[in-house]
Amino acid sequence: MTNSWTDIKNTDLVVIMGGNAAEAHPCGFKWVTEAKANRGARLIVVDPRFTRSASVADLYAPIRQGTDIAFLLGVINHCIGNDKVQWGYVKAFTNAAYIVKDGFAYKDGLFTGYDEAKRGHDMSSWDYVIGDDGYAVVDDTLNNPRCVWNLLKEHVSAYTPEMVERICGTPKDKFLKVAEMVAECSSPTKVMTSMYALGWTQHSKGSQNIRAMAMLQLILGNIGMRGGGMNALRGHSNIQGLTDVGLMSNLLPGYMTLPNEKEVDFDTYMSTRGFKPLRPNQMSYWQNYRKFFVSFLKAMWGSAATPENTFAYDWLPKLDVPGYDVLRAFELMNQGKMTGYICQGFNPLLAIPNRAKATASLSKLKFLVTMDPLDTETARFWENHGEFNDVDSSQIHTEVIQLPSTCFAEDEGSLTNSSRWLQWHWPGGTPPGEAKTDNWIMAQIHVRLKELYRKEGGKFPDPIINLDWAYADPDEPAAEELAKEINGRALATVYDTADPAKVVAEAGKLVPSFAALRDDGSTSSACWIYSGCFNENGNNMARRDTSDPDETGAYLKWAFSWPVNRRILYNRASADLSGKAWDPSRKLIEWDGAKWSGYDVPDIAPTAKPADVGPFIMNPEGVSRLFTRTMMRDGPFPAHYEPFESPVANLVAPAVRGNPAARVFEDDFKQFAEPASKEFPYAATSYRLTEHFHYWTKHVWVNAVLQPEFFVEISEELAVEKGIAKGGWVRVWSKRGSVKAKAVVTKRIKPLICDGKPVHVVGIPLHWGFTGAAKKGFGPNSLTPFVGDANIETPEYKAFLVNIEPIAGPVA
Ligand SMILES: Nc1nc2c(c(=O)[nH]1)N[C@H]1C(S)=C(S)[C@@H](COP(=O)(O)OP(=O)(O)OC[C@H]3O[C@@H](n4cnc5c(=O)[nH]c(N)nc54)[C@H](O)[C@@H]3O)O[C@H]1N2
Ligand SMILES: Nc1nc2c(c(=O)[nH]1)N[C@H]1C(S)=C(S)[C@@H](COP(=O)(O)OP(=O)(O)OC[C@H]3O[C@@H](n4cnc5c(=O)[nH]c(N)nc54)[C@H](O)[C@@H]3O)O[C@H]1N2
Ligand SMILES: [Mo]
Repeated sequence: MTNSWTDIKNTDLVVIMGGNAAEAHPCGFKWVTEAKANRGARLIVVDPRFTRSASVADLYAPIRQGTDIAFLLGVINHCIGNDKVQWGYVKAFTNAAYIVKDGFAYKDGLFTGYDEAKRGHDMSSWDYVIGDDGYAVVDDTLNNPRCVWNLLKEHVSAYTPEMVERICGTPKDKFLKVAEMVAECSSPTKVMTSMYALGWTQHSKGSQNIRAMAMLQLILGNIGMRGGGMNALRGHSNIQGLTDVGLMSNLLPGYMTLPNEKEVDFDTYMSTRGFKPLRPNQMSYWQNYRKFFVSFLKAMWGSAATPENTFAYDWLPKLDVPGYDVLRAFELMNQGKMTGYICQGFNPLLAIPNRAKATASLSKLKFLVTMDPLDTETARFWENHGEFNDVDSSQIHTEVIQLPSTCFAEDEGSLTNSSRWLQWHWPGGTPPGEAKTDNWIMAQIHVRLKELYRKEGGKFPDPIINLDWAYADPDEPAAEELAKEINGRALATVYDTADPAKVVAEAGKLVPSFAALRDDGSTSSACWIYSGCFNENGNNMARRDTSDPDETGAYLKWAFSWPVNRRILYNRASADLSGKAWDPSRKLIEWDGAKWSGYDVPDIAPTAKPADVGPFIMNPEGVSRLFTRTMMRDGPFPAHYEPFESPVANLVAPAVRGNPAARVFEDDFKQFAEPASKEFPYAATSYRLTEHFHYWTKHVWVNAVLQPEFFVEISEELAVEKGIAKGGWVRVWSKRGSVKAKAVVTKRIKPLICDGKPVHVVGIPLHWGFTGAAKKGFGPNSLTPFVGDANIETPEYKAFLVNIEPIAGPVA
């Protein structure tokens, strides 16, 4: 989230699109209720299904899954056409005025530089014109036809309300009503918040769904504002923490990136990081990259990381491919190229797409290790459970090692929520049986491997033998010790760069924040953005002070919000070029003639003059991006592409199937239904229910009773068409597999009319498998396609094609 859960109470308009917060985030949803009750905020829900969120909305608009970009570009087109733009914000704080290189174009659904064989682009033209002074060329009048604003205007012009209706199946009047309500928020004193989750991410163009809304929010001037922002509703309690501390295969902690094979040494690696400012006087915060990176290397390898060995840069793994996401891992397994797999708190047999491929892949492993408090389907993938897991155990030779672990509630540590708040928690119970903490298990693997390497040598023992492991109990590092390591330490006394007599951190002490980190090896910090979470003031994550003296929703003394306890990112953008709040009733930080101060930790140097330094300091141009330059693999603007399995052809660019840069492996292509397939005519999607949490709660009697049995949801119209009875049994199948379920025939799903033809939606909830207390069932992933988003490789779980027929039940 750019903002926080508690900040949602400050909004005028909530748009839940690409999520179902009332159901999947029921506790957080109370801040929507608060905004509605206390300030008359309105709620719009855009979803293929009339959800529990929709049931309390002021306006619900249906949409065909996988078409949100067309919808959102349609709203942008509406705002531009009706002059519903917050011009002061757009001109000062976005790259609208920046001139784009002549070579860049978008034609027939493709951006310049597309190479079909590589499923990627030569992106060299996707950038600004840079002047002789080294700064980007701008035209503040916005007259230049090559400025971002004019290119955007042209790009979105195809998405008229009629086109939106044809693509999305959203009736034109409903779409226009949404567009009008949203457009009102272009006023500096009206703010909208975007709440989204998997309805946007789980698509082959998931990242661009989010881009499209972020662009809309910039045009409305809603980023950096109280009650505004782009608010990703994260899933598992610490999934925000997972990305923050670098658990994505291509990331290092704090959103630094793992080197690739071409970055053979430290200097080559650094040459493409730490960007020079692209406009005069601008602060470009990544210029501090070297400090954060060296401090990270010091946290990894301690005294073995020295200036002489460029802080052990060579010991970092170097990527040979863009990343090892779960789709690639299972593809490699399936090809027999990955033969061991450690599965910690993960149930991929049920969670990843194309279960047949998941089973085949796991069956080819030599060994599989699971660390889990529960008996998961993945650990039992080799066991025959009739039609629920129809495998021939005698043909599977994978050795499975189950390590029982504690669950988070039995363990101490911190969890980072969607608000970027690091919240400390304490064990709520004693683990049963042989369960051990994850820390203990991982420490054992490390300590024992290290010993083996010490004794036996090996191909490349250095990174493991030298890994700093200076914990009081090497067999089970304590959570507090790890938190301090993440925060960072001064290894020698650190002095202020501007005032060398002033001590910033004494040798041996915890650093106050990442501003104290240095690039000469005198500091360590395992995750720079978390620095400040546990410093000499104590464990700031354990703070539980609920005071909010100005009722801004900031709660500055509750837990610790990264970075540096800041609650709203880009909060400098809440004030205009003179430093005055756009909306006097929503003051966040203001310029008093000498410095920035107010209700939040300023997201700008406190003495940076308002007209000099742009608010978006993580970009070297200091402004936000309506045109993303080369940041996104599938284009600097979002464009409508159909899902890989779609009931209709792409109306904007008929020749293009799916996102041209999406991640697909060759063999999986063959397993997609044809566009507008007769064999698989129905548009399926998958989702969660409040009563269950993934595959955990089916192990609990109470939840198993609340939602006992796997079902699929269909409209009354489809039920009549196919002769399916309410509560009757059906078979649902895709090109990849088949499931059986009870049919819930509902008014919540209606056929959508897309390009004049009805599209039937089939809804499939997640939560069933073959272990646990609930009735055995299938999830949706026997059916889902093995294709990932172009930028982040999230599988396309939310849009695929199926067929359905009534059958005699029940299943075994
Ligand atoms: N009770 C409960 N809560 C949970 C979870 C749980 O298992 N149970 N899981 C947690 C996790 S890990 C996560 S990631 C979050 C997920 O939170 P959400 O994303 O809110 O959950 P989903 O139910 O998967 O999907 C949300 C909605 O997206 C809609 N949708 C599908 N495709 C599209 C589309 O193309 N466009 C639009 N506009 N909408 C679409 C679906 O109809 C569905 O209503 O929930 C978390 N919260
Ligand atoms: N079709 C379809 N597929 C989906 C989705 C969808 O919407 N549609 N959603 C996707 C999403 S968003 C997600 S997040 C995934 C979820 O997929 P998974 O993460 O594989 O599913 P979970 O059941 O949450 O599995 C987590 C496991 O962690 C264990 N666990 C809990 N606490 C601890 C602990 O402290 N330590 C350890 N070691 N283990 C612990 C639990 O017992 C559980 O078995 O599914 C994805 N798959
Ligand atoms: Mo998730």
